[in-house]
Amino acid sequence: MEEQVKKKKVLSLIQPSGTPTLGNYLGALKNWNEIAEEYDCAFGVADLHAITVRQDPAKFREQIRNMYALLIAIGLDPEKNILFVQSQVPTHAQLAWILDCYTQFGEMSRMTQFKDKSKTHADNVNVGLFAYPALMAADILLYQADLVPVGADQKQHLEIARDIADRFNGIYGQTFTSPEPLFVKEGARVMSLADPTKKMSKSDANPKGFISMLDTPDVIMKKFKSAVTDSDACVKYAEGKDGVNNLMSIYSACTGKSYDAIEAEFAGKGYGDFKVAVAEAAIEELRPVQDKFNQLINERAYLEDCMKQNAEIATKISQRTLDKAMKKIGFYQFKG
Ligand code: ATP
Ligand code: LTN
Repeated sequence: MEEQVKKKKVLSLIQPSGTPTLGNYLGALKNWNEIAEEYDCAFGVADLHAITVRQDPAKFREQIRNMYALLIAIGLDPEKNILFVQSQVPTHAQLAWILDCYTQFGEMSRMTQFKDKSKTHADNVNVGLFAYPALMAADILLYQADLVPVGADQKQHLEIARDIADRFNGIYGQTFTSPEPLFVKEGARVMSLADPTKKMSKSDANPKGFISMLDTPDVIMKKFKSAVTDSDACVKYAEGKDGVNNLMSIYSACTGKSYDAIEAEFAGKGYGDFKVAVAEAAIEELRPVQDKFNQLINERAYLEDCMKQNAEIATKISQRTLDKAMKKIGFYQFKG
């Protein structure tokens, strides 16, 4: 019999902490589509992670649904990949508690995201914010994922997931696959349009700083026109020109043009023309995703069907790992 080559397993989640931005799209989501072609994939909406920061209930519900619909709209097929909402799969919270007990206070205290978020949300430094990486480890280990596509900001969390897996395996024998980062071709790191020294972020309080994946063409055009640049009126990629560099990187990611080609295209032209061109490129990049999203978001029964079926599949797969871990620890098992 011919031996079937088993595809490697890939898993990644995104928080529904706002509508994803052009940065999330160019830096992460667009790559998920390519990854889905090559690997055995599970993708999810990390709503449990999102409540480490206070969410408005009505908005939160909408953001979860929108994020799920957007995953399908970017091209992921809910029949071919597992596309789940984290809170609808109970094993995640269950394994997270267990992993909390195999994670040291000291190692969690070193997480830079926790240190940063404790400052930005100083009024709500909750235990969930601290234990966040153990929940993320549970997400990954439950599916025995081999590879996890993450941005640089999540690398430390992936390392702790590996440490937890190795530690558990060291005590009880092979239980979890130790995950590796999946470095896809360098996704664009998109910066805020209002402050190009900061990354574009969906939870930014200033809406001028980010392009949401669901912004209308008019809004996108307006935001690009008011993007912060500099006073030398020269489209050139250079140190100190953070605003222009950012616009060039967006334009390049949307059109596939090199920086040299962009400089040549706009030689002798002002920032006005350049900004309009970047806005048009971003509008075209997002148009097919928005069209699909607008169609899907009205098909509520279909979306809920996808959620339910995928939650069932995800529960079934992840339950096997949870059972295995619980058995090894010594939780009571029924005989019959
Ligand atoms: P939040 O504002 O809620 O912290 P965020 O917009 O910074 O969220 P995350 O949910 O933390 O985004 O990240 C989701 C994915 O998008 C990650 O893989 C991350 O690396 C990527 N990403 C986030 N922001 C950008 C950006 N500005 N440019 C490129 N990639 C990004
Ligand atoms: N913490 C990640 C989202 C996330 C994730 C995961 C990513 C939650 N669970 C598991 C990869 C694997 C973020 O904020 N980008």
